Amino acid sequence: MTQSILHHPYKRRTFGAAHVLIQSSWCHSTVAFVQRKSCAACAHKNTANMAPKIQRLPEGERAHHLPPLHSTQWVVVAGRDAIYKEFVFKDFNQAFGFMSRVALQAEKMDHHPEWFNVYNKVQITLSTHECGGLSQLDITLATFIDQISLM
Ligand code: HBI
Repeated sequence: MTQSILHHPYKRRTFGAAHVLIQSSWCHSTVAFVQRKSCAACAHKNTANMAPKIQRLPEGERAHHLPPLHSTQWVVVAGRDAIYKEFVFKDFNQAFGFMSRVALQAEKMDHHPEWFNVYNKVQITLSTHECGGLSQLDITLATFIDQISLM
């Protein structure tokens, strides 16, 4: 039995190009697709329609992408494959505006920062939980964060 996206409880979520794949999927759960996991509802491992598993950055890619981020004060966290940076703004309003812009981008990317805010300070750690270390998603998000922090 095929299941139309129109009858799906998560139909109001959109996933860009992924949406097309989901429409022809036999799996109950679009969430399973987005989370790159098997479907909890039908226990069907939907490998054909699952996004490829995100990989840790290979050594050559790290050597290419990390130096530019070090030059903007991102540091590699001691004892963990993650990067960290502290941002200081004029006041809470500026800090929270920045966080809102990061949050919208994080949702778009389905990739979320670990962060801590007090008044005008925002401390951000980026790492990819799925692969247990730095991936291209962290590089992309860090680069975006740097750009909007200067706006
Ligand atoms: N954010 N930093 C980070 N790392 C992840 O692996 C991750 C995420 N946000 C959402 C996400 N994974 C989803 O794919 C689900 O696993 C929740």
